[in-house]
Amino acid sequence: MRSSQTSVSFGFLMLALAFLFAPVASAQNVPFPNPVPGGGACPNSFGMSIADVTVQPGEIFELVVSVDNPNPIVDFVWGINSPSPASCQFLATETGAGIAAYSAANGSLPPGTCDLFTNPAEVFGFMVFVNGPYQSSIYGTEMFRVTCVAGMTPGEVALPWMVEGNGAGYACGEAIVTIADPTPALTEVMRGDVNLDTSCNLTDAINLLDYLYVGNFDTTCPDACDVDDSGSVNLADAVNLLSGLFGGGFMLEDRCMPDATSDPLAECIGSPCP
Ligand SMILES: [Ca+2]
Ligand SMILES: [Ca+2]
Repeated sequence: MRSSQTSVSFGFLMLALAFLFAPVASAQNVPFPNPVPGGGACPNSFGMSIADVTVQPGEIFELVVSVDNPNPIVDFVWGINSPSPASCQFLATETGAGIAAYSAANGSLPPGTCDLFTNPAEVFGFMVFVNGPYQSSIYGTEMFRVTCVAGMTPGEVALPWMVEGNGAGYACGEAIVTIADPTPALTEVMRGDVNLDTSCNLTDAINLLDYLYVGNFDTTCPDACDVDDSGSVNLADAVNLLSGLFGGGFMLEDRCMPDATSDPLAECIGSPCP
């Protein structure tokens, strides 16, 4: 029976060396090394996955690297690239719950053969399980957590990753980071609360008529004056406001609501609504 150490593959060592010397020159747009001998098509058979995430511009977030493999894992090398660190940059990498459980059960991971390296454009790691193979069914599937920071420009970033393990298994894939386009929350207004004091009453009707016909009252919230949500402020709003206040049949909402209607009125400034 081979020991776990003697089963460390030649391919693993070559790939590890390739990783070791490649990332220094990888400030941007790192070409990802194809782990398959001869550069053939890379399968996705190792059970490795990195879930896609949606984040806000500038958000610091984590990518969780999982390996769900029914077979004992003796050694592996893995890596993930960011083709555009301005869009998604790696900050730090730490072992996840699965490897932490393995370490607790088998002793610490040996430095030099079980290491993680992080730079803004690339993360890579080597693992050799000298005290016994790693089995995700025993120790858990969560291998690593990669802390990243998203860029400020909304869009999708594809982060290619790969793993080579046990000298014979390969997997490649992409983690998609979607940087959301933040849409501003709609300002809430109380239609009819012309003077923005959080209630609708006769004073608002007087202020609205003043605004329309006298000019002593001004408004920073046209939507509050647009009582009937018609998209314009005119006498009908004053009439409807009085009707709503004094039982004339107009249904005055009398509560804060977002202005979901597209209209040419200027954005409300100073609304007391939340
Ligand atoms: Ca009012
Ligand atoms: Ca109106």
